[in-house]
Amino acid sequence: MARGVFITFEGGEGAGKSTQISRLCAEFDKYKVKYISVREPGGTALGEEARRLLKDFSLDPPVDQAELMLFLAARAQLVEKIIKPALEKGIHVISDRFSDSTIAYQGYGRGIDVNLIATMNNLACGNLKPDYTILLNIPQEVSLLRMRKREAATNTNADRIELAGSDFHQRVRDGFNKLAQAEPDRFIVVDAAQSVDNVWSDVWTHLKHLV
Ligand code: T5A
Repeated sequence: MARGVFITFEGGEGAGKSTQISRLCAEFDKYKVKYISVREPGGTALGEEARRLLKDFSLDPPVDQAELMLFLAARAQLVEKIIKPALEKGIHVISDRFSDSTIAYQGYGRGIDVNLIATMNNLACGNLKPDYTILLNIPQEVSLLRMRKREAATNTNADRIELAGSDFHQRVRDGFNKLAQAEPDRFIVVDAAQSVDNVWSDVWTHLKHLV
């Protein structure tokens, strides 16, 4: 049996990952493609608890190293319990963020050594790498506008990482671009400032061979 294909979506805050993943799931449903969709951090009981700890404003904020290890603990659990078993059964896996987010946010954003994070990522993932990574590239000002609009529409507030400041988010964005340049065969960079339909058209062009 052929192994499933592992697809990750990456990008800054409000880049449109969830929106595009919903479209991809709908298209896979239409063609009866077997897949699962997961998000990071999350997807397991341990991962959802790590997500809650990472986002909870009422707690003393984690120091950068603790933040890193919470993301990695959530990933290790998700990879071993959910992602690898699905891929081995020939089921495609779509993940909303994965190891590149840790390099971009905790490495380039927080300033933890990116080589050290790459080694820790390998430990957490058992060396699993995505087959395709869709990087939704969005200027910071568009990202901010979308986040504010969504907060107003859903009556929610920005979380701890979203509020980390514009220099932090610029470093994250630059970090994602460096990762994409280093691995052009894996990364598909899409201009995410376009309309939802146009972004989807670009995403689908690169993934339609999977159906
Ligand atoms: N993180 C995560 C780390 O620091 N290290 C790690 O290792 C990992 C895995 C996760 C946080 O954790 C950090 C990154 C994050 O800060 P989260 O709540 O999962 O937190 O946040 P995000 O992954 O950033 O997800 P978001 O929901 O904020 O953004 P999306 O999924 O990229 O965007 P989406 O689709 O929800 O769209 C946002 C808004 O924009 C609109 C949508 O309708 C929505 O209102 N929109 C568009 N509007 C106009 N044009 C388009 N093309 C649009 N596409 C979407």
